[in-house]
Order: sequence, then structure tokens, then C-alpha cells
Amino acid sequence: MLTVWGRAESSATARVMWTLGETAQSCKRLDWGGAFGGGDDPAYRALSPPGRIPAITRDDGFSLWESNTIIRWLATTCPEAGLWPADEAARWQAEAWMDWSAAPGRVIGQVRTAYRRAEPDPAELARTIATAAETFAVLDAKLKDRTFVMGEQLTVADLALGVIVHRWFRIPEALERPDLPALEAWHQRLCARPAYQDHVVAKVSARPQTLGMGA
Ligand SMILES: N[C@@H](CCC(=O)N[C@@H](CS)C(=O)NCC(=O)O)C(=O)O
Repeated sequence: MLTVWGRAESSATARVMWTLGETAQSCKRLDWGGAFGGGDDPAYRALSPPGRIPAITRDDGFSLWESNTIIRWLATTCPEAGLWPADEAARWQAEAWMDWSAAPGRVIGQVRTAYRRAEPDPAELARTIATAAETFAVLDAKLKDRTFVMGEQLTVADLALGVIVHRWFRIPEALERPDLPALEAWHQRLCARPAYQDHVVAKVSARPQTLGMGA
């Protein structure tokens, strides 16, 4: 039995839970990190050296940290799900998109910091949204002629990016942003997947976001 250490609303935990859902693997999830604490627990640091969530453990002592690494591992333990492309070139392209996910992850974090301030600064909001839109446009361009990032099959590339993109579509409606139609259509396709609904839509930014949330 696998145990996932991480609070459900954390984006990094959600992508691991989503992957488990897509591969129909059962697990036990422990609320960890954030208000639940535990990140500085020495036993937890042995699992996750930076003390960040998520980490996973298996009853036989196997453990892993870093959500994208966990996704890769889960994909390899369940090859029949087809999440790791069998074709060599496609597999390494998927790896590149996974590594690139750090870029949209960083810029959406900057947008969230800006709109959650008690008194959001319009200049900071405009700047961070413009940078984020430019970054998400890279993925929008990739998705123009395909169903999923690597083509017609959901892969680890989608799993690494899907939660970050959900955050983009949950920024307050009052904030102007350019249309990214291919990205939006892909997000809608993900929203139609039960595992994404359960572990991402229902858990990550589930409530409407508003300006000045930190107030
Ligand atoms: N690159 C890491 C990032 C992990 C990370 O920063 N997780 C956040 C939650 S999304 C965290 O641990 N925050 C502190 C906490 O929740 O206590 C991963 O993808 O696993």
C-alpha cells in the first residue's frame, strides 16, 4: 500500500493524487504540510530532505519525493496506462515538458502572490499576468493541433502541467488576461476526466479566487 504525505489542496500533492487516480492505484493520504505541519519533523525530512510535500512511502520501505519524479515512477509502475510514451523520442519530449513545468509553476505563483496581497498593486498584477500569459502561450501553441501535450494520449507531460494550468484559469475574473483557446480547450478536456475532477478541480483553488485574498 502506498501512502501519500501531503495536504490535498497542495498543487504538488494534487498532481500525484491525480496520477494515482488515472492509474487506478489505491493509496492512503496523510494531511501533511501547511497548517497541518510536519515539514520539519526529522523523520519526514528523511523522506523529503527539503521538508516539502508530497512524499510517498510504500509498506516495504521504498520512498520518493518531488512530485514530477513520483509521477514518472507511478507511470513506470503502471505501463498499461500508457502515461510514459513508449516511443523514445516522444518519451524524452514528454520529459522536457515536465521539466519546463517549473516555468509556468513559477509565474503562476507570482500572479497568485500579487492578487492575494491585502492591497493588490495594479502594476504588479499587470506585470505578473503579462509574464504568465507569455509563458502559458508556449503551451497554448503546442496544443493547437492535438488533444494532449504529446498527441492523442494523456501522458506524464499533461500530469505535470494540468494542475498549474488549473490555477491559471482560477485567477480572479476581474483580472484581464489574453484568451488562450487551445489551452482552455485542453483544460476543459482534463476537467472531463473523473480523476482530475476529484483531485484537482475539487481540491486545488476549489473556491472562486478573489482580489486581496490575503486580507
Ligand atoms: N518541486 C517540489 C515542490 C514541493 C513544494 O514546494 N510543495 C509545497 C506545496 S505545493 C510545500 O511543501 N509547501 C510547504 C507546505 O505545504 O508545508 C515538488 O514538486 O514536489
